[in-house]
Amino acid sequence: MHVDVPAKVQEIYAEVLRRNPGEAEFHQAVREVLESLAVVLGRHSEYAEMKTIERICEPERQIIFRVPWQDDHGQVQINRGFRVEFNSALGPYKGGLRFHPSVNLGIVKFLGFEQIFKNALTGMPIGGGKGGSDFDPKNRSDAEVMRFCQSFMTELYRHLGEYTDVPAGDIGVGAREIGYLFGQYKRITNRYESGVITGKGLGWGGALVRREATGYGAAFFADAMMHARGESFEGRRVVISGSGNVAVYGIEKVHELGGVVVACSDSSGYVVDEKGIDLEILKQVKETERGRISEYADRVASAHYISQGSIWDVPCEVAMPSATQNELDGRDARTLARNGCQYVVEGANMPATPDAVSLFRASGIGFAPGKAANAGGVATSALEMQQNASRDRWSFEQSEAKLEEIMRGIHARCHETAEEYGSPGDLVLGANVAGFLQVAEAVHAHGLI
Ligand code: NDP
Ligand code: 2IT
Repeated sequence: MHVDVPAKVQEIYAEVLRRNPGEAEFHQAVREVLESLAVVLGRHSEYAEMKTIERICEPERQIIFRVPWQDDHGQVQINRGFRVEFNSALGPYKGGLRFHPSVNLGIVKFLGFEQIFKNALTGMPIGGGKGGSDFDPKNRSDAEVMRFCQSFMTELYRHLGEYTDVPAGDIGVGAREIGYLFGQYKRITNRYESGVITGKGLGWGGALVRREATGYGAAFFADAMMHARGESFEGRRVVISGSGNVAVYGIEKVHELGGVVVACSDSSGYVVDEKGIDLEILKQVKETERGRISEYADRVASAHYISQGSIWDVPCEVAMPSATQNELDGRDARTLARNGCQYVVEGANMPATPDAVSLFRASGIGFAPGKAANAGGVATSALEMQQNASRDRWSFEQSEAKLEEIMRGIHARCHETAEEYGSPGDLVLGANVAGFLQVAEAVHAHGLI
């Protein structure tokens, strides 16, 4: 079959737009992958014939449900719950849950779509899915968060299972929420099914290094990129946005690798600390007290807090956006380039806008897309599942060594695929093509389903 590749890619994208109106983030994520796949269709006409890309763009199942709960004042609250089971070609659906007021179907679909390729890149047997709710855990008591999680799981449990769909955390879902969700699943099903959720507490089936995994993994990935250019983190100025799970452990590992993180943020503003972020104080403010990043500057003499403008105005050699989607735009990208930034590594999912990514790729700045650079979290979730299945428990050192090996392996695979497909150094193309090929082969092998 002869395939007019550019026309085919345009046609697939037009159909995704038509079938999924108003889902801007999903469109953005699909477009970015499709742009890389023209080179694949050129070599694999069977994927055009069998509509493999079109099938991967359509979730296998989408669940939307009402989540009613009562707040501490006895008021009834109603939120919306989502789980998009996107693709199970490589294993049970796997991906986090996000609790944030901005959550809608388009955001869950963008995250689920990215997750398919990310999970493929880990080399672990996990399919792609994502879920969440427009519930805002901020300023809610533990009791309110518990009641919400119990109501959420009372509907979701019927769709989960260690061989079916295995959620974990994401924005707004950490150890506390995973505990309440797991507790309710166990209660309803009368099964202690450890492998049904990851990110569990260490005393009840959780795995060492899962908490640290995404941030550590992104730092290992950045280190691998630098090594490929004969460089290292040693003495480099680094800016990491966010101050949640990914950012905190990204900072920890960058400091261990010899870099100095001089700024981090939350959704209200950012702090600059020329001495390097003091991690003990940051953890005290953000993890123990669930406080705001401004409180860091209240406690550290060398730090100051800025509530306006962009964290990307702070000059750095390495930028690691680790908060949320589209947090780094074209203007920010120009500022970073002007200030001599050499590497941009996405700790978050899709934090750089398309024009920012174009600028990085065109200007020779080393750019790592999230689906490769932040895969350490989900890879370590798969290690947690592996430990649960074998009722085993690995040491911190063993788990971290495995994580590092996986991240360096993903970098090598993206790097080699980019070369093989005629775009040396382009890790966006490398990640999309390597991830897609692995999924497509399995989809194809399973027949028309
Ligand atoms: P957390 O909830 O722990 O932290 C999120 C951080 O990002 C907070 O500092 C938060 O600030 C900030 N943030 C969230 N939403 C916004 C927004 N709309 N505008 C500005 N800042 C915002 O989440 P994680 O650290 O787990 O997740 C961060 C990113 O990493 C997300 O993109 C997530 O999808 C991705 N990721 C997470 C993985 C994981 O294992 N946790 C794995 C792979 C990717 P504030 O407190 O003010 O809201
Ligand atoms: O975006 C992600 O990869 C995650 N939030 C982690 C998913 C997981 O299942 O560990």
